[in-house]
Amino acid sequence: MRDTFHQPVDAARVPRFAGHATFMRLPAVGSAEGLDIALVGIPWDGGTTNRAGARHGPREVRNYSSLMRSTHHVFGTEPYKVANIADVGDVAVNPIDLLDGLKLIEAGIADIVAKGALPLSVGGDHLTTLPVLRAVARNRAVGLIHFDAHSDTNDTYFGDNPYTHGTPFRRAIEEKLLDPRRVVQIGIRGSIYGPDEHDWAKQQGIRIIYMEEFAARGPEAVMEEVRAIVGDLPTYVTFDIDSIDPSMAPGTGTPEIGGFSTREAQQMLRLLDGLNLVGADVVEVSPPFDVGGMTSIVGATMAFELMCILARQVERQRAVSAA
Ligand SMILES: [Mn+2]
Repeated sequence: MRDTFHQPVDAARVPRFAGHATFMRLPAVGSAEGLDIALVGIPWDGGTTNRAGARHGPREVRNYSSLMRSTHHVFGTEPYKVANIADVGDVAVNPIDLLDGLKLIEAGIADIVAKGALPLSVGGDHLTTLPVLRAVARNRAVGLIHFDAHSDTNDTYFGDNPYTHGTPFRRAIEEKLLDPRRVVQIGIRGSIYGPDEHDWAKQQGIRIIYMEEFAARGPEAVMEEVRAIVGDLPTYVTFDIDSIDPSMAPGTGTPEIGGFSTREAQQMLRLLDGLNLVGADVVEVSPPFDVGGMTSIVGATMAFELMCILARQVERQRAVSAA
């Protein structure tokens, strides 16, 4: 079976700046059929309330993902040997119709889920995670590990509009896609609309780990608690690039100073190993606000870290079913 797994273009034969830009230089395939993990772009920022541009994220993250090599240097994992992974392209989107955009994204991810692959998507703004959750949590609520500067649990914007990138996790809880007692948000910080902005989230049972608490306790203690909160039940991981400090990832719509270092984020993502994940995403990379690609490479690297965690899960599950 391993002989048939897709492999990235060999950088010793074709230099990294040459050829088609696909995620991790993997083959571009027409569907998720036969895949364990589907890398997919969601080029849509129809939920953005201020600085738009995350619609351009997938293309630039593909470009910078050409720098990723074949092996995770901490785990020793070779993801392309233990899991069948490919780039399934971008989901269809509608940039001028929000509700149709949400429907199209859900359909694209649902197709991946129906074929038995784990979706690892690159956005797109954070509203894209709502239709992704509608697809992966269609049959039962899931837990959520949410790295972000913002809680994204506000109610409405600009009147009574319920769908923006500041509201996806409120909608997901209302739609029973998430079990709020198994939702944990890490890195929340910055000025807020009022002292009660996070009250609704806390009343639902969401655990908010503000950046100040993270700084006091450190990645290991925080992730130990995160793992205990989600347990071994199905859990989704969403990584907003604005959780990273804007000195390291300025290319995003809603930057907040005082964020994670890239190294802290990598450390936390590695501590997801062993959980029961149903998919993951990296969102809010906005190339028009980027500087020399420095944010796109952070997005590509976080996607690589998440891909390795998912590949290790595939490897474990395959070993169990072979036993
Ligand atoms: Mn967000």
